[in-house]
Amino acid sequence: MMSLWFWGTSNSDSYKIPFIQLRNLLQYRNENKEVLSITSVSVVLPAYNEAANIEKAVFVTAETLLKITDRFEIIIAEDGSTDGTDRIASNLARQYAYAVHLHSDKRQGRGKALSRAFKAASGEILCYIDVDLATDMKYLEKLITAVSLDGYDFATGSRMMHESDAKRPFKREFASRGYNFLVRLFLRSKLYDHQCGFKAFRRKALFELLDEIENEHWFWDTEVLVRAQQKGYRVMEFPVYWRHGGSSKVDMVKDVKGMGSEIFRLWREVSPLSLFLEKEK
Ligand SMILES: Nc1nc2c(ncn2[C@@H]2O[C@H](COP(=O)(O)OP(=O)(O)O)[C@@H](O)[C@H]2O)c(=O)[nH]1
Ligand SMILES: [Mg+2]
Repeated sequence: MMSLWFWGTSNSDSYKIPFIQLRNLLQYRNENKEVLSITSVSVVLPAYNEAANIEKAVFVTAETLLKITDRFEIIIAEDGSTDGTDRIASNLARQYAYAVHLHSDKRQGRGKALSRAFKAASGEILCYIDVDLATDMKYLEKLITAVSLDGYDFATGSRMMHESDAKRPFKREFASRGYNFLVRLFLRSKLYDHQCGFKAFRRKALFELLDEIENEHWFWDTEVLVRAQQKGYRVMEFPVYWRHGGSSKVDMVKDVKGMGSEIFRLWREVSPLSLFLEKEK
C-alpha cells in the first residue's frame, strides 16, 4: 500500500499535481486529520480501450484520494485493449508507486476484470470507478466513509434517486429504468440503481460473496448488490451528480438482451418462488 511519500513526478502530462496544489493538499491534510489514515483504500479502474481517458482518471483519482487517506493504491484493470491503453497503463505503473497495472491480452469483460483486481488488491476498503469519471469525484469521500466509518458493508452511487442529477441519452435512460424496475421486482432489491460505476465494499463482506458471482461482464454489479442484500449486508445507496462519458462500451442490443436473461438466471437461483416451482416439477 503506497503513501503520499511515494508520489512520483511525470514529465509528459498536463494532469500532474503542480507544487502549489500539492502544498494546498498538505495543508488540507494537516487541518483535517480525522479524515486521514482512516484505513487503506484500493481503487480499481476497469479499462477497455480507454487511451483517451486513463491518464486523467488515474491522476484525478490520486488527487482526490490524497485528501481522504494516505494509504491507497490505484489498480488499472485493463484487458483486450487495442488502442494503446495497455502501454499508457504500464507507463503509469512504472512512474507512480501507487499505480498498479493488471493486463490480459484478451478482453475479459468488466466483471471478471473487477473480480480479478479485487483479489489482487490489498486495501481494507475496495472501490471501483468507471474510467470516464461520469460520477462527480466529490462523492468519493462519501463513498469511502460509508464503508470505513458509517457501518455499511457496501455503498453505491445512484442516478435514479429523487435527488440524483444524471443526464444520459434517452435510449439509455429508458433501458436503465426498465432494467432497474425488473431487478427490484424479480430479485427483490431495495435499490434504485444497480449499475452505477461508482461503488465501495468492505473487504471481508465482498470476499464472502465474490466467488458466488457468476456473471463476468455488466451484470456483475447487479449480482453483487442482490446477493449482498440477500445475505443481510448493509447497503448504502446515495444520489450523485452523473454525466454520460461521451462514448460507451455497452452494446445496446446484445448487452441489454444479456442483462435481461441474467435477471432470470439469478431469479432461478435466489428466489424462494422459483425454488418452490422447481420442487413441484
Ligand atoms: N477491464 C475491462 N473493462 C471494461 C470492459 N468493458 C468495459 N469496461 C470498462 O467499464 C467501464 C464502463 O464502461 P462504459 O462504456 O463507460 O459504460 P457506460 O457508462 O455504462 O456506458 C469503463 O471504465 C470501461 O473501460 C472489459 O471487457 N474489461
Ligand atoms: Mg461510462
